[in-house]
Amino acid sequence: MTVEKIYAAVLDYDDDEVVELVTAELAKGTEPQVMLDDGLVAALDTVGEQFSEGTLFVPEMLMAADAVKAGLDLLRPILAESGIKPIGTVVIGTVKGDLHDIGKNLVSMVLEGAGFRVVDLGTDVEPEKFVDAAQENDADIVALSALLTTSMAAMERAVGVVCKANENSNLNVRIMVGGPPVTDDFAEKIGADGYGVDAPTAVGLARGFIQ
Ligand code: B12
Repeated sequence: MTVEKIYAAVLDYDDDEVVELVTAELAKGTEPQVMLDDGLVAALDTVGEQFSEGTLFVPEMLMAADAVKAGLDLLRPILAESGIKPIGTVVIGTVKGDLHDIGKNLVSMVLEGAGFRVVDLGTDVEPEKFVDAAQENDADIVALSALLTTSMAAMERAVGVVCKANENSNLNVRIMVGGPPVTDDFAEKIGADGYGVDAPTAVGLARGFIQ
């Protein structure tokens, strides 16, 4: 099955092969979600396990991430397709000190597909930048991503800064957080309004905030 080949191509760090296979699957009408879950993201999970075992290192992790991004670039127009008037604005970014962006990008794409305008601040974002961007873009939601356990403190700081701006300025945003080290309990503890385990959950949360 070709989706398994996509998985294997990421583990071979073969961007061209990923592009070829994803293009072929799209032409066949394969669901992007299947390619994501069973191909691209599954391969990253394997890479993460091999990194933990010490059989693979940062350069390989980076090459695998590049191969996944090549595939995501092809899926982006489909995941972000909506054609409706924006139902709200989300400012999103990966917190200070953290350079991981694949999950955040996926959340952005799916939010766009659900009809939100997304302002993506990238990675390693200072807390104050979330506030500035939310004010400049009249945002409804601030979304924070963290992949490293050590970034959880930065997430807590960022949520604190946004909450303070909510109290002291004309800002009025809801805050959602996500990423593997984050939990419901942690989100509640740091004062976020919601935690999403994955991109579809992020959409559900965002819709709930807008109502
Ligand atoms: C690719 C990768 C990298 C790449 C990142 C490239 C890039 N452009 O993103 C590179 C090589 C740069 C990298 C570097 C490092 N990495 Co790294 N990396 C990974 C890897 C393999 C995949 C991450 C990924 O993209 N997953 C796929 C996406 C789709 O999943 P996701 O991010 O979880 O996102 C989903 C959900 O969490 C959720 N979500 C995410 N964000 C948000 C936000 C909101 C608001 C919501 C609602 C939901 C949500 O929705 C997403 C979609 O469903 C993971 C292992 C793994 N399996 O996760 C390790 C991993 C995260 N890395 C790890 C480490 C240790 C590092 C380094 C410290 C290594 C080093 N010694 O230098 C550095 C840190 C650099 C830094 N300062 O950030 C550890 C973290 C351990 C920990 N608990 O702290 C992991 C878990 C590997 C491991 N098994 O040890 N890494």
